[in-house]
Amino acid sequence: MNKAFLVSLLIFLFFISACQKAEVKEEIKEVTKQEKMAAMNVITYDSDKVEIVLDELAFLPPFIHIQQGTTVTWLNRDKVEHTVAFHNKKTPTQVTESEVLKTGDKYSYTFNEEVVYDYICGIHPFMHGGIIVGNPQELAQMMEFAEDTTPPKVFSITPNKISVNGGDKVIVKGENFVKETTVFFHHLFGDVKFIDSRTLEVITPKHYALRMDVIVTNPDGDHFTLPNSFEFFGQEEQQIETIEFEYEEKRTPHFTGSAPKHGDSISALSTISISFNFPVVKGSNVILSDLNDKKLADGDLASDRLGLEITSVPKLNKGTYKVTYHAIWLGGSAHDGEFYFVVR
Ligand SMILES: [Cu+2]
Repeated sequence: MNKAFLVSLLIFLFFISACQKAEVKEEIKEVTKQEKMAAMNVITYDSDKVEIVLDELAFLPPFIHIQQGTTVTWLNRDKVEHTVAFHNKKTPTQVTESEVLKTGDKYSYTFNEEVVYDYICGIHPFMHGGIIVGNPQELAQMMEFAEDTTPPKVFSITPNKISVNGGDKVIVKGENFVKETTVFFHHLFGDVKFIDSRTLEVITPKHYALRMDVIVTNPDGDHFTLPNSFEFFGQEEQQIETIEFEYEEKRTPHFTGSAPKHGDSISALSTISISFNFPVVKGSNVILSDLNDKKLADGDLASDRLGLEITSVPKLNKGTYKVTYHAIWLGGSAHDGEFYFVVR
């Protein structure tokens, strides 16, 4: 966490203490609250209707604070299609996603629960925002997402022509990069290694032959687009796309299944696997434990990154067992989940 975050945190703590003194110092409380929101890059609305514009691959404004019962409408003014996919921080596995919004389309949702929501575009998961409804306890978590950074700039990508097979290392030179900066090739993220604020080392994804935009994004959503700057070439050339982003790419990262499944009753097992519809990143993990939360085994990424696995499960006695996982997706969103199975 950097200095800006700590400053935000201090302002937040001051706000909490100011709240407790309530009524008497009403004016002071308001000023402090605005300062806090400003430090967090969050805009507060008192109206019961709020509009967010989608343009140039960003939500504007990305981070808002609204009252309970407010209806938020997202309007797509961009040239490309987007979705709005959100979940609240209390139930991160329940994702609500709009239909694909073409240019001019709108999507509305009324927020009644006092909680913090994260949201992304399901087509461009590096686009993200957040909504604070009321004054929920989870407010502090919001700050991590709303932290303001200086927009990144990119001067060069070397080399800028690589094989469709992926796995090549390219060097991105620019400025204002941070540890969580992402690099997005048409519709796939590269595997970024942060070297310094001016240098990123990126391992390219596997991608069919195409000349494309590359988009470099900081965690607060500030991004830089290098139009038509990068090319994947090679044998597996496919038909040229007629639309910029294919519908199939509209995916909110989520759990798609596991072996064993939740509630399964089995006699023995040697591996446990969990699958997702979207690649997970390092830092994700999976733990097998008994009902007393005693850890029995753990594991991490499957080789195709589309899941997590425990490859050596110890011999299990009869009983019920719990599998807990923490999945972090390439867009930076993370979900925790668990399920149980029985050994009979
Ligand atoms: Cu989008």
